[in-house]
Amino acid sequence: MRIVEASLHLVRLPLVHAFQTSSHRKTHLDHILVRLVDESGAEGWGEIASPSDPFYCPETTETCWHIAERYVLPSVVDAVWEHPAELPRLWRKVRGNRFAIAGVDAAGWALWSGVRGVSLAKALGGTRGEVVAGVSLGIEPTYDALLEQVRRQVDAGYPRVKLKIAPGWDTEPVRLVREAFPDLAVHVDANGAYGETAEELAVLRGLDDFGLLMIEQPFAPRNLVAHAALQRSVRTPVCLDESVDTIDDLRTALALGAGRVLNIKVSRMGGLTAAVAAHDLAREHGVDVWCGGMHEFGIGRAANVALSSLPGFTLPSDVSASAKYYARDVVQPEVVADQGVVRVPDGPGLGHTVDVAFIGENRLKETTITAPAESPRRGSPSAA
Ligand code: OSB
Ligand code: MG
Repeated sequence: MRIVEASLHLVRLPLVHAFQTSSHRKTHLDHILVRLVDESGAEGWGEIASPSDPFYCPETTETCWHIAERYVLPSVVDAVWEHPAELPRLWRKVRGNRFAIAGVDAAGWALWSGVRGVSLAKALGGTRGEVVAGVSLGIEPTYDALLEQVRRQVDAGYPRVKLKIAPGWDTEPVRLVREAFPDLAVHVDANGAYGETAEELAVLRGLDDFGLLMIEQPFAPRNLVAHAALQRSVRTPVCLDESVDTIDDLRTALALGAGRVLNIKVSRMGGLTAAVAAHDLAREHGVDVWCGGMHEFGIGRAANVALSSLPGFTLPSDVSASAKYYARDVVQPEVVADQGVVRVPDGPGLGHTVDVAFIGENRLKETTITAPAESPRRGSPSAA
């Protein structure tokens, strides 16, 4: 396979409900959609779902644009390859910048599976025809507003709710949700907002009383030691998100016992090949995994659904329906959930049609790189 054209499309969509985490509040999102085209004219789409600000991880929409345009796309355009697992070798010299890489990697997988006539899920090794979705709820202005959001999602049939927490918005909202929904699977995500003061550790340990599914990323990303210490002192599984960007991070986390659950994000791991490798390693070590989200548009969301169909994804994933986030999505049909269950498409590639006209209407900018007409590079890596 040889990619003859690659383009980036910066697209802005408004969120139907503003979302606040421990670090930022969002009313709309700007994601970069990646389109790869091969010699036959077939195309594959991927999504760079970076937040616009460097508060979740060091990347931003602008750094992603720069890295993808300057390094990642030039490394794949004109290269010859047989299988998408070969793609990471093309950009192997690029350090970090996993979000920028992930969208290109996923576009390669979508292209390849589409050309082969198999579903992306099958291509990745998926074994499930449906995946269970949970919803992630932001910090709300009031406890009543939070309870109303939980009620709405429970009524829609979602079997698991994740609550964003931060110092000052933790024990009380969790207690209230638990009181109102005694049997609901609830988990909390701190996005690294806690330190190791006696007070903050007491709050985190206190959460053990609420029968939570997990406590996600309480401490800063590199502070694996604190996660390991907390996991030794609570029954609730500790889950890592921001701490695991690479397989090496995962190996370190496993060696330290820094958590019993792993959130695998296609974006954070730098693509689908890396996400599958993380799944395989976690599974070997008996660590439960689920697929995290970055409020993806339909392209990234479809990739998340496909990934979630792998056998180690034993916990509900953040792959709720498009309608939870966007009034209209960039794919047709949009991603839908029925009582919290999302069907895994069995059509070729992503299994959704990309709505190019709608992308055009909401595009802020675009750039295209094309290969020279002749002389492919025969698989040799570019200068990047
Ligand atoms: O930590 O999982 C996270 C959104 C933005 C930044 C970080 C996170 C999230 C989510 C969204 O929780 C999950 C979703 O896509 O529904
Ligand atoms: Mg998280």
